[in-house]
Amino acid sequence: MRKVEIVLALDVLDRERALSIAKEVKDFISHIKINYPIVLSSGIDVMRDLSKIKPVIADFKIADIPYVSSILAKISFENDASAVIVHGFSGRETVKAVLDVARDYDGEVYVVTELTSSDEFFGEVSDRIARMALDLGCHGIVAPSTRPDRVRRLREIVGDMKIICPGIGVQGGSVEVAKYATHVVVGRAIYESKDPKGSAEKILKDLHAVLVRRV
Ligand code: BMP
Repeated sequence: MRKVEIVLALDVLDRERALSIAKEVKDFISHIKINYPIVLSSGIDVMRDLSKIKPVIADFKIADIPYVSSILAKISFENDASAVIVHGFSGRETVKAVLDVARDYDGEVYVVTELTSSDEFFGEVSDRIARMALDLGCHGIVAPSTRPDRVRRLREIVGDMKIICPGIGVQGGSVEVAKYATHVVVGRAIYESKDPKGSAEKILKDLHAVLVRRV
């Protein structure tokens, strides 16, 4: 049966806390996603340490000119990221530049289509971003679990590509996206829980229940 895996979003500020949560839930997650909060507060070395526990996705949401974007991607891979996230609205040249760097490291590139928190400027644009990601040979797209209908539509566009869906938990996203996603991103619902391991296990069970129901 198809699997849906959890990417742990570790937006905590303290290095030791990050490492301890990651170790606690490691059996229930496939990846750790880091973002600016942990790196700006505890230094980029934390990526290397976390990558010894699970593969790290560097979510710097790269959105710059191709030259600067390629530097950000290189720094991420040099610090043991297995994948980087780039904003699709930055355009084809930026995404291509990031992909070129990723190839040198055997790394992956995931492209944000539209954010969980707002669709003010998206809609048709995110369909085009998904097509571009597919055309360029990116490895996945990021799509909102807060709008499962959009994820369904984006799945039609991208075929077999990975779809990584943030928003489950505190943002109120739906586990129904398990029907279309390969991964869901969960942060606060795990790391702010009194029982991070139990919470991760429960989310995984809820996701699998959706898949079983479907069969
Ligand atoms: P939380 O589960 O605590 O809401 O965290 C969600 C994580 O997913 C954050 O790291 C955020 O940067 C990321 N994310 C998101 O919430 N929505 C998006 O559209 C794209 C994201 O990367």
